[in-house]
This record gives sequence, structure tokens and C-alpha cells, in this order.
Amino acid sequence: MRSTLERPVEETPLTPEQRKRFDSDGFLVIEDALSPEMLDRLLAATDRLYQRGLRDEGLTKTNKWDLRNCIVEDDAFFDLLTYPKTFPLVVDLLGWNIKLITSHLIVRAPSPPDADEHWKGEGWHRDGGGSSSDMTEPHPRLFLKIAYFLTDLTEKGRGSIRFVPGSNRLMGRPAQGEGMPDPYGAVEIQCRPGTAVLFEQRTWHAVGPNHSEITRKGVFMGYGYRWIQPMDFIEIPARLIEKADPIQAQMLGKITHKTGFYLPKEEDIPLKKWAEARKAMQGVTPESSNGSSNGMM
Ligand SMILES: O=C(O)CCC(=O)C(=O)O
Repeated sequence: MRSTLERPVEETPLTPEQRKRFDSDGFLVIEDALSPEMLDRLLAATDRLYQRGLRDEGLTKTNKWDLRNCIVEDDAFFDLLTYPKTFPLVVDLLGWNIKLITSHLIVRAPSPPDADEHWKGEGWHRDGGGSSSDMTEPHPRLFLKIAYFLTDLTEKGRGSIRFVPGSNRLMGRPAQGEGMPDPYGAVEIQCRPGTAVLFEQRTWHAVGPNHSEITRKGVFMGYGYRWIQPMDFIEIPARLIEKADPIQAQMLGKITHKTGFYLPKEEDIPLKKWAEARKAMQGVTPESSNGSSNGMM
């Protein structure tokens, strides 16, 4: 097991422009995030699991196959957990009091031939399931996902994710003209394999048709505050936590006492030391939002 500060604090800083863009649009595109080797490993793992899924479960009505909590299925997904080109950006955006809340492999085969511009692989939504309708508006930023796209999405109409830029700051649904397929201002992300797209849970997003012959493949890793319930697992298997370094173990929800998610002791949050050393290096003073409470709940 590696110690926490073996991780270089200067790794992949979020630039002021990236922060501004994420705050303003609710998403951020990082091209060439994955190394060619990592991309190959992820594709190999995805293809293996997809073949099994096709055999055992088949595709849904929208020609999708997905696997929740994929991190337990292959080391390639585990190695995305604190991936050096992306994870530091999550820490810079959310702070150190975070953990993994979902790992989701999503494969979208070509859409049915009659899929028109209104057809959706996934309708327009905010993330967070019921939390999105339970919370009063405006919603706070609670978590974000990194979508790693593994196949070529450089052309439109390949089933890529669509966003409404700025809808992270909206109250309610984005406006949509009558009979229009998408809300005003919606954009479809076009990108090369190996691109990572960070988006926060408040940002309205959807998936349109895949008119190509290329089966779209993507892995979605979600990180949120440690006091949020994970979306697609109850507990991560001990074998993964045992092989994790301290920061990875925090991401996997390791705690040392009953109130560890709400009132963490130092040993529950090794990421704090790394994040604070990183902030000091960047010349940023600690934010009150990340001071974390030591009192009663
Ligand atoms: O498959 C996609 O591109 C989007 C998946 C999605 O809507 C989500 O992860 O919330």
C-alpha cells in the first residue's frame, strides 16, 4: 500500500479557466485524458463484460447495455478511481471530503433505424434520482461524474451525451420550444476516444440517437460528498479496500468509526492532507466550505 503523500501534490491542477467554465456551464471536456494504454485496457474490459452482458441479458429497448458498480469487475475500472489526469480536478472542484458514489459502464449500440431527432437513449434529466425532486431549488452541487468515452464520438449522431450549458444554475427544467427535440441551447459533445467529460449533478443532460455503426462505450465514475449514500453499491468488497492506497480507500468509503461519514477523524480522510498541501502549493487559503465539522450532528 502506498502512503498518501507519495502522490505528487502538483498533479493536474484545475486552471482558473477550467473552474470558470465548470461553474458556468456545469461541465468540462478534458481531451486525451486517458493514456493509450489505459484506453486499451478499458476497452478490453468493456468488451469482455459487454459480450457477457449481451449473452446473459441482451440490450434494452433503447439498445443499451449497462453495468452498475463496474469497479468491482475489472482492475482497469479500479485504476480510474484516482486517475492522475482527472481525479485531481475532482478534488479541486469538490474539495477533500469526497468518496466514490457510482461506477457505471454504459454501452449504446446503434439505435433502431426509425430513431428520429426526438428519439432519446436517455431523456433530459438531472442526476441524483429522487434527490433531484426532493430538494428545494436552487440545488447545491452535491456530486459530479466523469464520463470517459472510449469510442469515436467526433461526429454528431453517435449517441454522445448532450448538455444544456448553464442549466446547473437553473431553477427547474430548461426551456424547450413546443415540438422541439431538445431544450434551447442544448449541445451534443463531440470528442475523440480517451476524452473525459466532467459534469455536475445539476446539469441537465440527455442522450440522443446513435445513427452510426459504432457501438458507443463509456465509463461513468461519480464522486460526491462523503455524507451522501452511494448510488449503486452498499459496501465495496474488502478485497478492493485491502489493495487500495489510503486515498483510494477513502474513495471506496472506508471509515474507522460509526460517525466517520459525518464527523471524520483524520484517519477517515487521508485526502485532506494531500488536498491541503496542494492548496498551499497553489497559494489558496483553506475554504470554510471544506473546514468540516468536529461537533455534533
Ligand atoms: O450515457 C450517457 O451518455 C449518459 C448517461 C446518463 O445520463 C447519466 O450517467 O446520468
